Amino acid sequence: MRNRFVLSFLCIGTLLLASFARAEDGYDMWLRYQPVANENLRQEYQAQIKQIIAEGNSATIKVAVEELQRGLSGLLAVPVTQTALANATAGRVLIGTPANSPLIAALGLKKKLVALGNEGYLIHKINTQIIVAANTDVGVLYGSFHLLRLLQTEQPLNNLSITSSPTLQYRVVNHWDNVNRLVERGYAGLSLWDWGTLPEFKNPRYTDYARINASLGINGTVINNVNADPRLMSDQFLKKIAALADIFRPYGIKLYLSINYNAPRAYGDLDTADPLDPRVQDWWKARADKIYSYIPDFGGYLVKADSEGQPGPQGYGRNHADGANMLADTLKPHNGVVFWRAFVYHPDIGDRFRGAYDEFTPLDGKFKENVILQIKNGPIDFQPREPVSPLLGSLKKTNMMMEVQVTQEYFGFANHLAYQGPLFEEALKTDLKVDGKNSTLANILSGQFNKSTLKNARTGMAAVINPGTDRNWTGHPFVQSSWYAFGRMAWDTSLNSDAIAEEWLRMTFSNQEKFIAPVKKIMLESREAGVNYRSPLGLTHLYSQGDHYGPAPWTADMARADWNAVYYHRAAEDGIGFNRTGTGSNALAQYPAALAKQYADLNTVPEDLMLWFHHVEWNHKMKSGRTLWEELVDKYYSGVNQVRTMQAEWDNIEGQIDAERFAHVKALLSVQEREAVRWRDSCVLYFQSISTLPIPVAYEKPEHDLEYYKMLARTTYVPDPWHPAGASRVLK
Ligand code: BDP
Repeated sequence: MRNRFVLSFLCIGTLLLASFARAEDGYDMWLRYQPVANENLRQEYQAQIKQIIAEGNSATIKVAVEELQRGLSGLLAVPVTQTALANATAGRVLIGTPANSPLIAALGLKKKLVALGNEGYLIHKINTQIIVAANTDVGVLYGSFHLLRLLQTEQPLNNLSITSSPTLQYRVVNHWDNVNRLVERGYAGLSLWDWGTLPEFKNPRYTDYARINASLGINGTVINNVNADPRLMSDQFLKKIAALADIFRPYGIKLYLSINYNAPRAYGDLDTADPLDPRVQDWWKARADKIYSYIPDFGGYLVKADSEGQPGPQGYGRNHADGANMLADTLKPHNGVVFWRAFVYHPDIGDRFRGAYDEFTPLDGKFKENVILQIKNGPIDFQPREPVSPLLGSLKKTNMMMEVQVTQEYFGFANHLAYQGPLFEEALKTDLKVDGKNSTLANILSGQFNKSTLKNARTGMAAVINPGTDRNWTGHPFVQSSWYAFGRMAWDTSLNSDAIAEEWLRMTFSNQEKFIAPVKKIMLESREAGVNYRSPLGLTHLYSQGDHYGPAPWTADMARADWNAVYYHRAAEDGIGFNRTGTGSNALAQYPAALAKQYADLNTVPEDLMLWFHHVEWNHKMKSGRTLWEELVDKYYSGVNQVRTMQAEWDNIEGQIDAERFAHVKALLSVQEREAVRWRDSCVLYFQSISTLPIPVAYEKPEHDLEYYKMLARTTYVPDPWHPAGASRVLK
C-alpha cells in the first residue's frame, strides 16, 4: 500500500515535471535535460545508470559531477547523485583521470588515453559501469557532456566505446561587446557582462554561459569588441574581468581581451605606440604582467589593427609582424598568445578582395610562434556566400585560424532563420587544390597540410557570437544552432552540418522523428534560401551601407568606392559581376594555380560563385538552359519560395513542441517572408532597370515599383541599436 502510494506520488511528480518543463523560453539552450520521452529507453537508462563516482576533487571535476547530476537526474527523472566509493556497486558512471583516480588508473587505459592528448577523452562501457576517462580534468568534463549528449539524443549505452579529441587547439568565441553594454552586430539585448555590478555580483548567467560553451569543447572567449576600448585594461576593469575568468576557469575556458593598439597613448603615458620604441615595449610588458597578476591563466590578446580606422603598427611605419611580435614577446613568459586579425582592406587597394592576401602573404614566416593570424572565412566580410579566403591557402609558415560569424550580421540579424552549419561546412570542405595534396581548408587549418614548413603549428577557429541579455541568449532561437555548429565543428572539422542540425534539434526541442525530419530540412535549406533572396550566383554586398540589413543594390554615393553596392555587382548594360580574372583585378591569381584555373573559366567556375569572378553577359547560357538574367530572377524567386516552404513546414509541426517557441519562430518566419520579398523585389527591379530585360510572366509581380523600394531603404528603421547609420541615412 505504502509502496503504491509512493509510486503514484512519483508518477504525479514526473508528470508535473514534464508539464512544467513544457513552458520553455530557450534559456537552457541544448542543455535542457528534460526527462527522456521514450519511456522504455528511460527505464533502460535508469537500469544502467544509478550513481556517479568521481575521485578527483578539482574545481573542474566538481563541475563535471554537478553537470552529470543535473543532467542525469533530469533525463532519467530520478535523482542520480555522486556516491561514496564504499557504496559503489553496479550502474555507476565513473569519471576521472589516471592521475586523480586510482579506480581509473586500475583499468589500464593509459595507452589508449595517451593518443587523446590534453583535451580528449574516452567513454567506455566496462561490465556494468560507464567510464569517462581522460588525461586531464577538462577532458573528463568534455567526456561528461558527451555522455549526456548520448542520452539527450536517445542513443543506446550498451557497448560504448567512444574516443574523441579535438582537431583544432584554439576553439574560441568572440564577443563584439562594448563597455557601455551595446553589442556591435549583436541583436540579442545588451552585453552579458554587467560591468556595473561586477565583481561583487556573479550573475548565474555567467556560469550558464560557461556551461554552454564547455558542452561544445569551446576553450576560449574574447569578451570584448575588436573595436576595442582601452579602458578595459585598467585595474578597475581587470578586477571585474578577473571575476569572470574565475567563473570560466573550471570549465576549461580561457579569457582573452581585444586590445586597442594605441592603448599606451590612450592612457596618456606615452605619445607613441610604435612597436619598436622601447618605451612602448616596456608599457606593454608592464601591462601584461599586471593582467597576469589578476588572471594567472589569461589567454592573450585579439587585435584588430590598421583596419577600419583602428590604430596599428602601420601608423608608425611598421608592419603587421612588427606589431604582433612585440605584443607576443610580452605575453610569451606567461604562455599567452596573440590572435592577430587579417581583416584589412585599405581605401587605395583597388579590389578589396585582394587586401588581406596582399598585405599578409609577404609576411609569411615573420611572425613569432605565439602569434596566430585570425582570418575570416571569405575575402570580403561574412557574406551569405563567399569563396574561401585565398590567404588561407597561401601561408605556409604562419599559424592561422579561421574566423566565422554566428551572429547574423548579413543574414537578417536575429529576425531570420539561417542555420550557418552549411556555410561553415562548405568552407571547411573547400579544397584549395594545392599540388594535388589533401588541401581542404579543414586539413590546412588542422596544421597537417603545412607540417613540413611549420612545426608545432597553433591551430584554431573563432566565431563571432551574439549572446546578450535576451532570455534565450541569441534573439532568434535558431541562432543557437549556429553557435552549436561552430563549437562542434571546431572540435571535429569532419562533422557535417546535417548531423549537427539533427543533434541540436534533438537536444533543443524533441527527439520525435516527425519533428526532426521537417525541421532539419528547414535548417539545411535556410542558408541557401538566404543567399537566393539576397545575392545569388556570386553577387555580394548589396546591403544598405552601415546596417547590413536591408537591400540597397543601387547604393553609389558613399565616399569610398568599396562602401557602395555598385562596386560589388558592377551591373551594366553588357552584363553583371566583378571581373577578377587576368583581364580584371586578377585577384584569382591569389589562389593556388589549379583552383584559380577552375574559377577563371566560365565553364568550370561553380555557378554559385560565378559573379564573384566574372563579369557575365545578361544572355549568357547557364547550365539550366536559362540565360543569366532568367536564372538570376529565378534564384530571387526561389529564395522567397523556400521561405514560404519553411513557413508551411513549420506550421505543420505545431503541437509537437512547446507553444512558446513554436509561436516565436512562426512569427519570425513571417518577418522573414516579408523581408525576403522586399529583397527579391528590390534586387530584381533594380537589376531590371539596368538589364532592361523582362521579368518572365510566370512569376508573381513585384508589389511596388523600384522607387518605392529605394524610399523604403531610406526610411526603414533598422533594429540595430549599435549602428547609427540607419538613423543618419533617413535624414539624408
Ligand atoms: C564587419 C562589421 C564591423 C566589424 C568588422 C570586423 O560590419 O562591425 O567591426 O566586420 O570584423 O563585418 O572588424
